[in-house]
Parts: sequence; structure tokens; C-alpha cells
Amino acid sequence: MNDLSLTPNLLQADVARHLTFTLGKDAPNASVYDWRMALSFAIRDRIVEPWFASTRRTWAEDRKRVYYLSMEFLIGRILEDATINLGLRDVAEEVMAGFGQDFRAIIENEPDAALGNGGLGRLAACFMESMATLGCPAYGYGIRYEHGLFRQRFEGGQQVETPEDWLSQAHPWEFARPESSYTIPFKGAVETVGGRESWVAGETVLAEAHDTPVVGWQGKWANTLRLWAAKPTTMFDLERFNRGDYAAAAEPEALARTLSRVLYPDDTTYQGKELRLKQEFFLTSAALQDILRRFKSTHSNLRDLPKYVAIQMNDTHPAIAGPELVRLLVDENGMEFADALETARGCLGYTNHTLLPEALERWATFTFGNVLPRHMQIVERIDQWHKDENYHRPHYIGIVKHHEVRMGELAFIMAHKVNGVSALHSELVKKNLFPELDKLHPGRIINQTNGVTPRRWLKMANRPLAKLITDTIGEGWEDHLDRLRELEPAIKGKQFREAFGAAKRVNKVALSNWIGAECGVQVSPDALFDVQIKRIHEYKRQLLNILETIARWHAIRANPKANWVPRVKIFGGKSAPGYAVAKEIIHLINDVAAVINTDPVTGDLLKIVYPPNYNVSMAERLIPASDLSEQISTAGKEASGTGNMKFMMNGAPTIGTLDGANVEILQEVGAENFFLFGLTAEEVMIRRQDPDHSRKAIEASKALQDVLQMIAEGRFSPTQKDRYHGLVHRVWHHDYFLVAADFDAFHAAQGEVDKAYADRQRWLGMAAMNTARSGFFSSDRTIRSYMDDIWGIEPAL
Ligand code: 26V
Repeated sequence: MNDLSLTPNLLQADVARHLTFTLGKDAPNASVYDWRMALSFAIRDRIVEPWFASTRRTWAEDRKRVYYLSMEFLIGRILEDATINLGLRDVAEEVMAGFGQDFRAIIENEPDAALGNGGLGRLAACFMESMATLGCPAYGYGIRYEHGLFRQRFEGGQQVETPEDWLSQAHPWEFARPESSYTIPFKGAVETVGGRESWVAGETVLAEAHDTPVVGWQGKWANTLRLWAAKPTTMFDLERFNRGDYAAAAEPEALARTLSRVLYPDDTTYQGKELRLKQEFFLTSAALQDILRRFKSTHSNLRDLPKYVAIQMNDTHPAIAGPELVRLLVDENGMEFADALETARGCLGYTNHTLLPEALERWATFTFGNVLPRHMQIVERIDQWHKDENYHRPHYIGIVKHHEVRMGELAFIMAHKVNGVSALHSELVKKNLFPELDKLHPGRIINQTNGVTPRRWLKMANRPLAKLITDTIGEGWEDHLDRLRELEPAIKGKQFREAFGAAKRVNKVALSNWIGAECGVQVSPDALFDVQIKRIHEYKRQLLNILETIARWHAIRANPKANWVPRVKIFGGKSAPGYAVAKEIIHLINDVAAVINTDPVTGDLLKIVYPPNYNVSMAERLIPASDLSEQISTAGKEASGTGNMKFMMNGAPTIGTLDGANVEILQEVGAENFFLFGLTAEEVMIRRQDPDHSRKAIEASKALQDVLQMIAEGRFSPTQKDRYHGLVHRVWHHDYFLVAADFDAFHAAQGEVDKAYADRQRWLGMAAMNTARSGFFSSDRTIRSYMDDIWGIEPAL
């Protein structure tokens, strides 16, 4: 076990040793980077022990393992989180201060590993940490993208993307495992040899493992995140080269270079690109070959696989796991098809993360059959088999329809459990996404409400509040988050409320300073910090937020002497590079900010800031300093949300619709501590039936009319007055996400926020109650539930 009583002297000696012998640097010449590396290696050394111990125990006790397959792991920075979980955060700070180094500067020197787009990838990272905390033997499998999610800049208020480069510096947390490499085949043809099918690939790449240990709370357990890098199988095709075919000779290298080069940055619309399918198969095949090798090293009967192996598919991205596992069992291990099917299903679980039809993966059978010819056959056989087994199956249901392979149906049919990510979402998965399959397989669809790790999102990101919590209820809440309820008696007293407010203010002052430096806007820490941070998407309705902000500005200008509560509206988030409507919303927010921030009439009463390049590290800065959490998606569209949970934990009440996990947040925190507004999912469906819904809503709302009028007149785009004509037209006539229909309700709810904030004691009570009742949203609770309901795994701790 890890020595948690480790004295600063030992850590100091190790940092000095790594600086000299690993980095080859002399202290006087060492840069922040060198110090960061030295500290990272010294901390990493302390993870290796529990990591080995965990692995050894899993082998010795022949435990079942979880394999979490995900195209995305949105990890963020690792160093500070590792020190927190090892109980070395303050010791590390002290040691570095002894070297004359600023701990914060070292922490911020680490690039933010952005191997994901948003919620789905960040959830995978929180799950890895919770599995380690609970002692659930687990491997995360993903792709070691050379470039994570693009960096975002604003030019003239518009988003510009530049490549992200997290691997340009050495990455101290990973261990390359060139000995763990697998050949990944693509294309070619299927041949029948002795009555058995066999796939002869047309091209191959090598998947090379890179392992990062993931340590849990208090260093009691550590699991492995195994990311695959693509390498050419033949460094160079000498035969082709000698024939003079120089371009073709370099092909294997070119394929390998592109395969793990870059994360797909569009999580909104599925595009059907061959390279994406290849990435998905690359991850999945490498993972499954690795899983089978590990299993076979100690077991001989492959039919026992489900007793020892649970494979979770994070959305449909690795859904090729079904047919690939069947192929490996049948073609390479001689199992009968029906047995292979049953064995595969016993292992597989499928998590759905979206109902948006444009994000559901479907591959043209042409592309699918070309890249994965053997899998095309297997998919058709699975589909036929499923039809035969369920002869009531309606004709329009199936995996292959209209010359497309539907990955949702494939994942559903190949999984023993299918889950949604919030109570509401799981009901909608049953009712709207898979109604027929749900009827054929009752009980297969279950709910697993998302969660977030309180170690990163509370203990690490919000030190003032974490300290107050510990001072009030003692230690141990970090891995028993329900204990936050013990704060409730204290919240009744003014003293605790003021302490809660003081902790929040420390964070707000720090954020104000950062905003001043980063965005050049002066904001007062006494203003209400109102924050919407997430990917920019029409359904998330950043547009509703900025329209309401304009209405507020207009109202203040009409009556500047009234008793306004000063507000800072904070936006953060990236648009998919090809998503024109989302980019237009970004442009509008920045244009509106430019006008409002320089208006002497409204002055400090209203400011808008939109720091570029929102990422995990920025979230860690913003959320603890937030007063109000904007969760305003069109009801029925946000599967769960996880940012909403982070805000709640950090004492920011929600203004939100009855969507995703907001429903459960409201239930936990109580209506008196939540600003609810807007149409319900059911009302949304009904309202859409009226083709004139937006016109009617606008005509009924003087405030919204004024706002749209100002935008249309070019008040926020004086150099190009017609810039937003298209946008305004769409609000009037093609308002699919019901911005207009919910505007007045949102505006009124914002008024309620002002009232509550003006009553300081009331507000502090609401904020503190949000923290006290956030225990349910720990990802430890989520993972325990997956272990019980899907994986059938007992925690080792
Ligand atoms: C979709 C696609 C479509 C095709 C190409 C690339 C790509 C990459 C990512 C995605 C994921 C979209 C689904 C997603 O991120 N869902 C979010 O999952 C969160 C965790 O469950 C949940 O909290 C959010 O509400 C949900 O939007």
C-alpha cells in the first residue's frame, strides 16, 4: 500500500532526483516545465505501487473485470488530481515552495488532455476515477489521439479552430507498451476455406498500447486507462518501392498516421466518414483482442467469458464490438455461431447518450461492407437470427434497413442491458427510440443516472468550500457524498451561511482577476455570476440566454435607477467546426458583449464575458465561482447533463427546464432551491404541432419583440446591419427548439433569481442546500449501480 504518511523530505528528495537524473537538469537552470515533470514523476512513482497491488489482487482472486470502451476520455489535467487522491496535495505545494516554485504555476503548466468532445467523454473520465475509488477492477480502452479537441479562438467575435497539441511535450503519465500490440485488419475479402469463413485483409495497422494508471481516492486502488496508438505494420513496403511505386509504398504508413491522428470534433451530426468507421473498429478490435488474450492466459473455456468479462459500450461508437467478438469467437476460436452470440451478449452492455436523430450512427452498407466485409456478413446473420427468434418483429425493425447498418439497433440486440443516463432520458429511450425492441425485450432497457467525481469537482476544484465542509462535518465525505446532508442543520444558522458565502467569494474574486487578465473585462465579485458552459448547440439554447440578456439590458436602460442586481453573464463552449448555426450564435454573443460591456448607462449592472477555448481546466475555475447554473435545454433533448451536477455540488442553484438529470436535481434539492421554468417534454411535442407556435409566442411578448427588433436593426452589428437577419427570421418561422415559446417563462424565472439574490440570507441558504443535497450525483453511486445491475461485479475494497 501507498505510504500516505510520507514526509515532505522523501518527496523533496524524489523531485530533486528526478530533476537531475530523469530530466537531466540542474535546479538553477530548470524551467517550470522541468519542475512539473520532476514532480509528476515523483507522484507517478507513488501510484505505481497501488497499481501493481491492484493488478496482482485481481489476478490472484481471478476477479471479473470491467472493460469500458469509449472513443473519448476527456481527462483534463492529471497532476493535481493525483496529488489530491494520494493525500499529497499540500505536501507537494510545500515541497515545491521549498524549491522556490509556485505550485499553481506548475499545475497550470500541464496541458489539458482533451481527448473528448464534451459530456460523453468527461463521463468516461469520471467513471474511471470512481471505479478506482471503489476498487472495481477495470480497464478503460480508448484511442491515443495525437491531437485532441481543437483550440478555439475568436476573431472579430467568430470562432476560429486551431490544432491542439498535447503530445508535443513529453507525457509523464503514460507507459508505452510496444510489447502489447495487435494487428488490426481492414478491407480485403472473405474467403471460404474448408467450410469456414476467413477474412483476408486488404490493409492492416498495428495498435500499440499506452497505459496510464488511474488512482482512486486515498490511493487504495488503481486501474489502467489503455489508449491505442496506430503504427504501420510494415514500416515501408520495399517491394512496391523497388517496383517504382513510391506513393503506394508509403500507404501503410499513411493509414497508420491518419488513424489515431485526430479526434472527430463534431458530436452533433454523424457524417458517415470511412476514417471514423476505421477509428471505431481500430479501438474495438484492439480492445477485444487484448481482452481475449488476458482471459485465455488463465482460462480455457471461452463460454465462461461473461463470468469474467463485462464490456461497456459508451454509446454506439464501439458497437462493432458485437460482431467483432462474434467473429473472433467463431472464425478464430471455432465456436458455433449461436454460442458465440450468446457469449458476446452475456458480456456486452450499451449506454445510450443521445436521442437526437442526426447524431445516431448509421453506416451505408457500401462503406461498412468495404471496410469490414466479414462484419457485414455477421451483422446480416445476427439480424436474420434476431428476426427468426422474434417472428413478431415488425418488418420495419432491424439492424440493416434501406442499405444502412443502424448502430443503435445493433448495439441493442447485442447487449444484455441497454441504459439511458437519467430517469427521464431512459423513459424516452423506451418510448421514442426503441419502442418495438423494448416490447420484444422487456427489462433490457434500464436507467443509470449519471454522476461526477466529487474528488476532482469539489475537493480539488473548490478548496475553500471543501475546507468548510470538512470543518463542519469532519472528514470522509469525499467517498460518502451522501454525508453532505449532515450540513443541513448548520445551514439553518447564519454563521455557516456567511462562511459558505465567504468561500464562494474567495472563488469569485479569483475568477474576477482571471477574467480581467484573460478577457480584458472588469467584473465585480459582488455581482451575480450567471454561467452557461457547455458545447454550443441549438438544443442547449445559448440563444435563449443571450436573447434574455438583451431584454435585461433593454430593461435596465429604460430604468437605470431601479434596484437592479448586478450580473455577470458568463458563456463558455465550442461549436462543431461545420455547425454554421451554432457559430452564428457564438458571433451574436460576442457582438452583444461588445455593445453591452461598453455601455456607460448599464455599466457594472450588466457584463458579458465569453472566454475562448472552454475546457476541463476552465470548468474547474468557473464552476466553484458560479452563483447560477444555466441548464435551459429544450425539454426532452438533453440526455442528462453532468455540468448541472457539478454546479449543484459547488453551491450554485439551477435555473432550468425539466430535462435530463435536472428532473432529479429538482427532486433532490426541492422546488424552493431551484428556478424551474419552461415547457415539459410532453408539452414541447404538443406545441410543435402548431406550425405558428413561434409567431404566436413573439406576438404575445413585448420584451421578445423588442429584442428581436434590436438585433434585426443591427444594434449589435453596426458594421453589417443585416448580419442577423437570417437568425431573426429563423426565430420567427423555424424555431424547432422553442426559444420563443419559452422566452417569457425564462425571463420571469430570471426575475425570481434577482429577487432571491437580493435577499442574501435566503440566497446563501439556497446555495448551501444545493451542496448539501448533491450526494446522489457522485459517480460512485452511478458506478455501484452499474456494478450491481449490469456488470455483476463486487468491489474489491
Ligand atoms: C456523437 C457523435 C456523432 C458522430 C460522430 C462523433 C460523435 C461524437 C460524440 C457524440 C456524442 C454525442 C452524445 C453525447 O455527448 N451525449 C451527452 O452525454 C452526456 C453523458 O451521458 C450527457 O450528460 C449529455 O446530456 C449528452 O448530451
